[in-house]
Amino acid sequence: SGKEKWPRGDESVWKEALRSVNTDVPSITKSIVNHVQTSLARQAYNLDDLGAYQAAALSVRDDLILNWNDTQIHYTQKTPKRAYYLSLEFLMGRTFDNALLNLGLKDQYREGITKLGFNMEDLLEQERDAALGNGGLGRLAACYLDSSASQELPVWGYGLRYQYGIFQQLISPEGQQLEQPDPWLAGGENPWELPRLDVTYEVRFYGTADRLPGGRALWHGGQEVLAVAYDVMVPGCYTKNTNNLRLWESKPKRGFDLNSFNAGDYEHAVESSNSAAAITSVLYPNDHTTFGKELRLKQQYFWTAASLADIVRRFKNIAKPFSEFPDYVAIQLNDTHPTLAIPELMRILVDEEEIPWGKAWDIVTNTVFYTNHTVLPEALEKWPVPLMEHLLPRHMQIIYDINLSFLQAVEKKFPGDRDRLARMSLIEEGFPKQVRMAHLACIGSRKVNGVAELHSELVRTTILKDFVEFEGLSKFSNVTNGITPRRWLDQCNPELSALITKTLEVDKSVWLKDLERLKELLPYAEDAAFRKEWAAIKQRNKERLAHHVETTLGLTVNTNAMFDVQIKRLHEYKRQTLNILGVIHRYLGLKQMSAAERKKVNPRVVFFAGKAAPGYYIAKLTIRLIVNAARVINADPDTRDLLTVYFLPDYSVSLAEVLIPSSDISQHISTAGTEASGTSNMKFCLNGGLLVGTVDGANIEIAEAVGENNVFFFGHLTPAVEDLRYQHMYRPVPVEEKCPALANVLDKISSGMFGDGEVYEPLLNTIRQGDFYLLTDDFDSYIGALDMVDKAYLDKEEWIKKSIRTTANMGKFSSDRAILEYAESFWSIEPIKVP
Ligand code: B1H
Repeated sequence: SGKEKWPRGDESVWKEALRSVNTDVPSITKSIVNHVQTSLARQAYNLDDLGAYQAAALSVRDDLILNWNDTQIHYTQKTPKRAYYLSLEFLMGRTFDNALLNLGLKDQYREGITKLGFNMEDLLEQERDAALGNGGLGRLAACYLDSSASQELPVWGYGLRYQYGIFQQLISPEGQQLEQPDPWLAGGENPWELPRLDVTYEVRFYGTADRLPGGRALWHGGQEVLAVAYDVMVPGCYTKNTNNLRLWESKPKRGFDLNSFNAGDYEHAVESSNSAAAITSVLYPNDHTTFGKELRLKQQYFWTAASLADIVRRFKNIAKPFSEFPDYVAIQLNDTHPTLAIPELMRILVDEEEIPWGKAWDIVTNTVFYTNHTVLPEALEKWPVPLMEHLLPRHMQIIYDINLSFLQAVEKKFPGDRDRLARMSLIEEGFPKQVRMAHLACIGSRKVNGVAELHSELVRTTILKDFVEFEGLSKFSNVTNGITPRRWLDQCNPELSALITKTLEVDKSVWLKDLERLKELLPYAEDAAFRKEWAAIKQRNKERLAHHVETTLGLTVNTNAMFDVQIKRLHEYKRQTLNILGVIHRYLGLKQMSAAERKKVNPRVVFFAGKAAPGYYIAKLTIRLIVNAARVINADPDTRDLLTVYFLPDYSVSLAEVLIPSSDISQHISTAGTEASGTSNMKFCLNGGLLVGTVDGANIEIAEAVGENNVFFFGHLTPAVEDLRYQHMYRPVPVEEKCPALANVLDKISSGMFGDGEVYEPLLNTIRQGDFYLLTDDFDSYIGALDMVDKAYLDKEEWIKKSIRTTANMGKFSSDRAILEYAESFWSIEPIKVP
């Protein structure tokens, strides 16, 4: 209230000593040098780039802590409704640069760092990526955190503090992917997190659940593991609001089993402590496939149980009745991975808070929201009932109870429709029976959404069709994904950002937080001087990438060529194979041309990057084909000025930040109906790269926004896919007949043009037989689209206009717009500015 007495001591002494964020260069350098001397215990003469980065990071950390503290206190005092984003993945990348930009202190730090004799760019390169995610789903979570803080929304993230992030990818001399662990914390202190060793919860596994009268149960015995909180500070852009990402680490409840220890059985004594620590040791790298492993289920429960305990404890602090829980708490499930939050919240409410079942179910279904990120069947989570019963006996009871009343309601609405009951049940019959997590997430949630218009429509008409018929359409909606323009324009493309700021004549924080302002660039497409600046920036970004490739791989890149980029997880549905087959087709065409004809050809450099799941054989073969085709093509003196191919190893957020601003075109070429949204498509277009793509995911909405004449679409549409697959099965046409150009490429690979053809047979056979992802159907139109690209690129000025218009029309795809849609139409939370 301000009237209270100062808690202790002499108020003036305290106030005199309190510091605020350092904003001037002398205080910044002082703070950095202080950290060199004390935190690092080093001195100027033995300070290297890594030490200087660490000291500067600690200085920024101090500022973040001040804002973070004020934010948390403000939220606690104001008790607004809060939203919690539960995600098993947060692909944060680096923090230093992003924090400096959001704080508005980059220029001051650059000056201070320069005065201390260091180079800002070199220090930025010292930081390791926080790579606690596989791909788009994890990066989306990171973008949403940035937007929540920037829009001053009271949103917290909850995730796991993996000791090892996504594996590091090496490429062997044969072109094979090799995996290495990513011990991202091994360098010692991580300046961006605050260990909260006092914030802990006990999480139980296994044991027995005894039903009690009145619907409750007592769950006891088994293994108890401790969850310890680590808080990652998430600064908003040009605001004091600094939100929190709470990551849980597992550790044994007691150091080790004392009985065994005292009996001299040391091995047994440490066994259970090892198994506790193992829970958060590593991120599962299998994007889009479920493996049904016990440790993964343990991760999911450990994380949801700790997060819910924390959320419930915070709610209890404001002393409101549980009936008001949904007025203070919204929980967003990032895919089905945290679906156990539904039975866990039921368990807390029914067993611990003694709330009647029906009331508890009302609370849960008004609190939880579910986002679906894929309709691919292999990615839909199912857990074997025996495993669930063993690991989480109480939750299995709760799931059965939910299922019983649910199926009774379905039976009431659709009497006698047994097929429908079997289709909708939470339990899939079979050996073993399995729990269908998407069904549980759907019926336990207030709203269900997909991540782009087409995808949300597919959710409604395919995987959750029965649920729409039962619950009504209004529960099922769409929030098209977005990306943060802070990292994906201002940070990764500073020159373009500066040009935009200069042109719009506003402070950059204005357009960065209101991205529709980019529309004001449209008239400048007609301005020749502006176009020249625009093109020069693209050129310098190409040179920056070329420099990166030169220094990391020792390869020289032709920066006068068109840059054509496909960077994403390796997956058959994403069709990197289509791209490399197209490249080989182009190469074969070039080889047949006369020298005169070649003179007219537009030089092209094709970049690939992406990781394959370690057990995904076909995806790994695709990498091998890309690497070996690149080796042959790049070495051919006839064509090497016109076509080169690079597979850049170990794709990461940081590598994306160099690649994306340099592209002329990027490829998003999934089989129609398979890519839920895609988000890198948005990043490329925001940076003025044009899109080659199928009519899929967010490509469709990007084309609507930027104009279809500014994108290169090809391929069959979603409604055709089912029929084509049917034809492949029952009336197959040989590739030679259906697509001779493609057959020729496959023959060249088989006959050893890129090394032993035998090696690639399993990959080529996925196309010759079955061709589930429709390469034979789309190849000709794909090549046609690339020809259109070549034609369009010949008219340089027109191309630059397309590039400008693309950027100018990308406002919709800011993650600020997306997070505000969640905040307003799902969570009912409001911005709360920290003074
Ligand atoms: C997306 C996943 C995913 N969809 C399972 N589904 C995983 C599924 O470890 N697992 O078990 C991990 C990831 N990831 C992606 O989400 C979509 O493919 C993209 O199209 C979309 O842009 C992205 C964000 O919505």
